Amino acid sequence: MTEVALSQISGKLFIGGEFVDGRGARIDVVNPARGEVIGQIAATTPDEIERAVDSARLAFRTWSRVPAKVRAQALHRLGDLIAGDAARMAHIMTSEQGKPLNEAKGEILKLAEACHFYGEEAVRVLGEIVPNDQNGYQSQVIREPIGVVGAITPWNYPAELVGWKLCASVAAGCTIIVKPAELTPFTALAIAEKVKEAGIPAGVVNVLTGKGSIVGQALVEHPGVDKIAFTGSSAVGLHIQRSCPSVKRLSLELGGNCPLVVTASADIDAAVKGATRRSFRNMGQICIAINRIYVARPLYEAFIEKFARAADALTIGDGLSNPAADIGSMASADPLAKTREHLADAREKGARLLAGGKAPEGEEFARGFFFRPTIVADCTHEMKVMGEETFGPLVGVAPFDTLEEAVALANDTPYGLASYVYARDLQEIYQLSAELDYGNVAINNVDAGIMNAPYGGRKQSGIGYEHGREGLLEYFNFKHVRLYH
Ligand code: TAP
Repeated sequence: MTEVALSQISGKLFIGGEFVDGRGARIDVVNPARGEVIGQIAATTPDEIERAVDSARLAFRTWSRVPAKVRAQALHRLGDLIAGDAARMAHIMTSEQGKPLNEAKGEILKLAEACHFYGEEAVRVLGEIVPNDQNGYQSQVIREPIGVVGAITPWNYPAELVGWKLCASVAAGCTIIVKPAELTPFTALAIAEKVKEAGIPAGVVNVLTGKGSIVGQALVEHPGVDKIAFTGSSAVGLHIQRSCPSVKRLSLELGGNCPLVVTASADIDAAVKGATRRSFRNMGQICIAINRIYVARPLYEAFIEKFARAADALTIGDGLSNPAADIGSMASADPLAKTREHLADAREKGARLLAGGKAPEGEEFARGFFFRPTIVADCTHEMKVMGEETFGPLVGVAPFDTLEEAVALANDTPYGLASYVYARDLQEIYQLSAELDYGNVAINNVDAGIMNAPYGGRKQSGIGYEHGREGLLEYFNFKHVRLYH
């Protein structure tokens, strides 16, 4: 199934509503679980970048004036088409990213949900008449689409991270050029197939493949691109912010180093279940993964024992062929190397290894980037696992004595994306939700992001929002019209 699907998009770019053969050098795309080349992408050339920008600029002239209802209908059609093809699209994603098929399918269905959400929101972008300072005047605040958006995305959620930007852009009346991660380009091209099928006009959505440092950077520097919507590491986000040659709208969804606080009043089994899911899902390659856990001392030993058992019980497998797999391969050698490095650092500095710590054994794992879910206890903030984003299946645990200490430890990071709490005491819940310095706080659950609420980070975790009405407003300029009558 995948070979057929990939042969149609391998080496293609999506420009001006057409799949065209890229003229640049070919770059292999590899199934990380098997070490097999599954296809190739074309490194977009400067000429092709110009064509994509021209086509997006031309399309913006009409798309920005199309009635919101028509844009909404297009998004609903796109959502239906994506949901209807979820199994095939999931297959493509698992082939290039490594996560289990059912998880990939869940991501595709969430992308379809995002299409419908933004379809509904598209018709609710209202202006305002605001109070004025003198008689005879009226002040209108109007929202106008920004223009051409350059979207640059990472490999860990190849559908949703492209889709959120694409849907918001289409809903707002912007046009978009997507540069997906080099590791996971085919999911983005498969989305482009659905865009074409949905009848979204030529040039409204374009997809260019190739290296971030060349193709992504060209979009950042291009005067014809009005906004950059970036998700990725804080280092590249900061580089983008610094390297914009002219003032440009930016939204940056960056790295995380997310804490979980388990207080003395917590339901320990619920906390273990939440910690297991949010630390190891997608092999920990999630910006909102739980990286470090602080447990009230009376619960500490019981928590780490149960947590280690739960981690050991997870089934690892080839995402394509093992339907029982809870977790698959990591997406490439780099995050695996970083996981090993952070683990070695923690052990050298005295952490206790409770689970994992090595690759699983067996023929199924011989060629992929597999690693066992790994827990280290008795961690301190001198260890990289507690201070940096690992982006792998490694989590550090430490005890605390007072809630003030837990808050101080949890906030002791340059990041501010998501934080988690398990507690039953209402006083503790209110105090922690007020004092945790994060864009998202999930209490007695680990699902920080829902479509209806703004999702974004503080400090080095970024600027701007996705999801919710706030996410859509990132794609508009406000215009104040002051009328005298
Ligand atoms: P990055 O290395 O930052 O890459 C992200 C994207 O930027 C890729 O498409 C990459 O292209 C491109 N890029 C690289 N250099 C560039 C440059 N000079 N100019 C323009 N674009 C450039 O991140 P990653 O390793 O793919 O993803 C992991 C990171 O993403 C983690 O830090 C994670 O926390 C973060 N993340 C954040 C969120 C949210 S919502 N905050 C969600 C998911 C992931 P290539 O692939 O070709 O290098």
